[in-house]
Amino acid sequence: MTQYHSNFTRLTNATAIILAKKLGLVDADANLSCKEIGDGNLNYVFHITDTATNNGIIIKQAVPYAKVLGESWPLTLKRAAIEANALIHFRSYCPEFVPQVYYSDEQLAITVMEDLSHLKIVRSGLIAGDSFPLLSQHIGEYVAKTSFYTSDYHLEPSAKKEVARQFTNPELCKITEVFIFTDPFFEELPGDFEVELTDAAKRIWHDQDVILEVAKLKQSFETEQEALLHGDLHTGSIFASETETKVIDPEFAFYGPVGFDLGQYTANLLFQAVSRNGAGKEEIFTQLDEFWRSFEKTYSELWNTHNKSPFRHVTGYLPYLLTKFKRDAFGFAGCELIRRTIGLSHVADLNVMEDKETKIAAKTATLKLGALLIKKREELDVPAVIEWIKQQTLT
Ligand code: SR1
Ligand code: MG
Repeated sequence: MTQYHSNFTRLTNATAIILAKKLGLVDADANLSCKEIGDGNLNYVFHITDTATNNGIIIKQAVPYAKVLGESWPLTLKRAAIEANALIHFRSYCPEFVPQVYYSDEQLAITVMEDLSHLKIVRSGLIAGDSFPLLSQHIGEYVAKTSFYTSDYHLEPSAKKEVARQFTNPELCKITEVFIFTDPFFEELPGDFEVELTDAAKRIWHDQDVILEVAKLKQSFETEQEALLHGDLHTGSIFASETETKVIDPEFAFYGPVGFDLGQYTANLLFQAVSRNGAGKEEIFTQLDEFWRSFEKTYSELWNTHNKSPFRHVTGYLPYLLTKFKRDAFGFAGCELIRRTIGLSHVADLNVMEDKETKIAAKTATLKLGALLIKKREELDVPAVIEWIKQQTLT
């Protein structure tokens, strides 16, 4: 075990099993196996299985630094408590889309939760060509419910401010501010991309309209407190099957602009849309369309039935808000497309493409689409984005 400070000890497979038994979450006499399965950037994830019944639990542990960056980027252990609390909060609004938390320990930075190993991480599934027919409808509902129920339209404003206080998350927000909103937009700051993308990257760095709009989006991320966000809603944060969808990993949760969650999910579908061909591309266009329809439908229903604001019946208020969410989302999606292409944290959707020329063409397209979404976010809509992608040829 590595010792970091007096109250924190890193789990091993053996101590994870001891903990599961001590908590009474598994049969004390069971024969248990444990595997560290964390493939994310920040944490360790232990999957404990009863070898006789195949029933399992997950123990997730944060360490006091970003796993992917090493001990040079210290990171608060409080993120484990934020994640556990966010899961509990989100599950109270949509239990169908959020795993159950069985136990959490702030000192050890541990969250013990429902085993989702019968589902697949959506990013890997989409790359493998799996189909998740209900995925985007579910995620649209999830974002609508979590963003409506945690907003001033549902919570009493002072209660909302108290929740926002509990979810103050400066260190994780800083990762987003640096990795998504800053580094990728300045030539002299850290980045990681193929030499063939240099001209496309320079076009972004030298486009003052892009840079100005990113500054506005970053300011919106830093200052708007519309709702409790997941904060990292990419396809690696979602487990799914043909019928079921679960959103995991809300350690970046904070009060922010609703468009940020909408934009992250949209961008991560767009990576698939750009990298696929033919019928595969069409499937992702359908997902995009269903996501936005489902979000707007669910949000509008909640607005009409559960809104406590005295302004709820004012003509034009709901359409104004939906338009704002879409505009913000497209801008944030543009930043995500660019940062995953020339920033430090890439996505497998693009990186697994085998043919180099096709990969560079796809990455060039994500950079162009990113800039377009950032600059034209007011006027674009989903059909226009789909049409733009259809016009691109990757070879
Ligand atoms: C250092 S962490 C890099 C990225 O991984 C997380 O999932 C977030 O997306 C973050 O930006
Ligand atoms: Mg994560």
